[in-house]
Amino acid sequence: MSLRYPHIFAQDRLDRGNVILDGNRFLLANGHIGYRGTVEEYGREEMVGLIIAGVYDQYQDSWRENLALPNPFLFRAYKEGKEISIRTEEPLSHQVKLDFDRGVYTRRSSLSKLIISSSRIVSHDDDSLLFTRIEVEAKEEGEYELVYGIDTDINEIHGPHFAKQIIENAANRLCFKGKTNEGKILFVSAEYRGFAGIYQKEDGFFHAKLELKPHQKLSLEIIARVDEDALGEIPNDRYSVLAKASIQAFARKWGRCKVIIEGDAELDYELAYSMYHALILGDEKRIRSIAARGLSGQTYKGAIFWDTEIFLLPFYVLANPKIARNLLLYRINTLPGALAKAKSLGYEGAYYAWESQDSGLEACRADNVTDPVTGETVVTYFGTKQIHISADVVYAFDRYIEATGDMSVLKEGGDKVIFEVAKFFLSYSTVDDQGIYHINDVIGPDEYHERVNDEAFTLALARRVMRILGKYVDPKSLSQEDQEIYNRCVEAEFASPQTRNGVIAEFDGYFDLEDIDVASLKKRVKNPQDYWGGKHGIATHTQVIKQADVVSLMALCPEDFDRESMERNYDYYLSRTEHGSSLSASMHCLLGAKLGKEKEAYQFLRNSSGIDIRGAEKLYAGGVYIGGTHPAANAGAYLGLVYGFLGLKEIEGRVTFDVHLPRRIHSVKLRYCVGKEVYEVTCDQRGVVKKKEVRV
Ligand code: IFM
Repeated sequence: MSLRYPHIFAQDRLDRGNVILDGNRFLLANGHIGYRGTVEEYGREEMVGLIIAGVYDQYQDSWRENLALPNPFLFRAYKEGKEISIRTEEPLSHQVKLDFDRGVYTRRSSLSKLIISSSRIVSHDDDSLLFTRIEVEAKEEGEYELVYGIDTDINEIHGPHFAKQIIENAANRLCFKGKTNEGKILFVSAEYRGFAGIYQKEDGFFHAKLELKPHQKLSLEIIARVDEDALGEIPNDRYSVLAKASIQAFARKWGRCKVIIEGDAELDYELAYSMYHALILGDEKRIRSIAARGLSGQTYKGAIFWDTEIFLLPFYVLANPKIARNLLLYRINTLPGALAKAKSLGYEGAYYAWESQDSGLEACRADNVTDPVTGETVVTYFGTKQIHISADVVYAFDRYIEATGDMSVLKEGGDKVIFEVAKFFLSYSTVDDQGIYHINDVIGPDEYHERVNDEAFTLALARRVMRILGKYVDPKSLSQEDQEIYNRCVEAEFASPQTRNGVIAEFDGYFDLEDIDVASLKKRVKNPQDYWGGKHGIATHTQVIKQADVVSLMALCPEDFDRESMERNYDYYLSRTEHGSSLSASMHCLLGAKLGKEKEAYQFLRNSSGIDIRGAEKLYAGGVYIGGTHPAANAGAYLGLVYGFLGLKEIEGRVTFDVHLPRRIHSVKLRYCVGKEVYEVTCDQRGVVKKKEVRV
């Protein structure tokens, strides 16, 4: 693997051991559909994937998950009945590239009898389109058979999701029509231009038999589209025309948020790659949110977690506020699901799903984790006890409104979300004899310690929810009964977590647990896929935590803490944090940068920005596949640089900077949006040296 400048991620040899990982690394997406970075001849085994956002299905009793669609880009070449492919032979040379400035995937493989090259785009201009241009060059004279079409033998984790499927052909077109188990209709249609292949009903593919001479080249253009409910038109335009439109549209997206780092080429490159993986997930047109593994597959059921509100939303507030707004509207639309969840558990108000899908009902199940050896269920309580999710949603509304000044989200239903969440926290709390509100039996961001009492992060966020309620919701707009609830909410006094020498206990009794550092605890691991938390996990009875918890709280709400407190807590939790979640590093970067811990913060920034390039994250958690891209960490790297080292702050629609750049960085040029305007600011070691408005 090599890093190329400017902004091309390239691989110069075939790495058979990392096919699944490379599918993530070379991913193309446009917020609506994603296509994994796999070569044309690959299939189900190699996890080829065309993923659509926001459509879910449940097969029998298995996990309800997002949909993977049939692959319109299957292409295989044969000579004398033998496949000529990287599947069947060692290529003489093999190169794959992702140009992430332009959103273009290319591959070139020199095989024994053929060279196969291709270029592929998931359109940023028309988000239902994806297209490719495949070229073959013969090395030997003779008859070649080229087979291409829509591959319906797809990889699904909890499928099959298409109860009924039909492939139809007309001249050089194919159309897949599928009806999911839940009754949704999806289409994948494609036009194949280049070879006059004959459609064979038995296998559903076009077959072209061609006499080729050495060096003779042939090309095939495939223009495909994905539709829900009704079939759309495939454009007549050629690949080059569609490619140009997509590249221009993608350039406009980049034009609003580009970051150029001088003096640190590696960080400049990694951050651009990270931002690419966040930028390809936003949908400007639809009210949808972003799944924890984006459009890279079906991991985590394609569900939306707090990752969106806490990590991706602040990124989009600056990169494209319209998308940030859509993320909030999604939570408004899914409020009924949150109300239903609270009710089903015996609470009032809105308890958002820990894993949220289209309706907002809880998709997280108690059998979320399995023992890697026995395959037995390790029961977790994420779905019923990780209540901070509701507060995270409210925190995001506040953050968006502070940054953009756009109060209209409140009228659209944001005020109701805030009120219902506040009501939920009130009903979840227990009031002691002194009238203090305690929040018991919860899980904080550190998921290893389940069902704990007075968890610091949750308490502080609950307190903040009540403040936000007082800030935005006019009690006069409420009914008499709700006004009483409102008053109890804004007056509620929440417990303060225990402290020791200025260190905040993550939860009640935390300091009584075995005090051991992460490296020593690691020695107790029996199986690398073991789950460290839950009832029998190795971290459960220790102070080792999965990810930033108190540190996240301080990174997200710095105005609530003094510097000394932040320093003590940062130092204490550092050696006790496993960073078992990809979300952990950026929170440490944010707080570390604020505290002037330049070296550590920089390293955390690199841990976050390099996450998908390195591909070293866990692929399994307690026996469950959790691979894919890491959008929250990708956005988190941006947050680390922009909110951490550049000290960006948003107050009432105004942006200020307090720059403290690591010495190795000479300057940072940053584009960001404030409403419809786009600004470009240049910062160096002295601070902000230039600011101008730009046209995109
Ligand atoms: O939301 C996270 C959680 O904090 C840790 N486990 C994975 C989830 C999805 O990224």
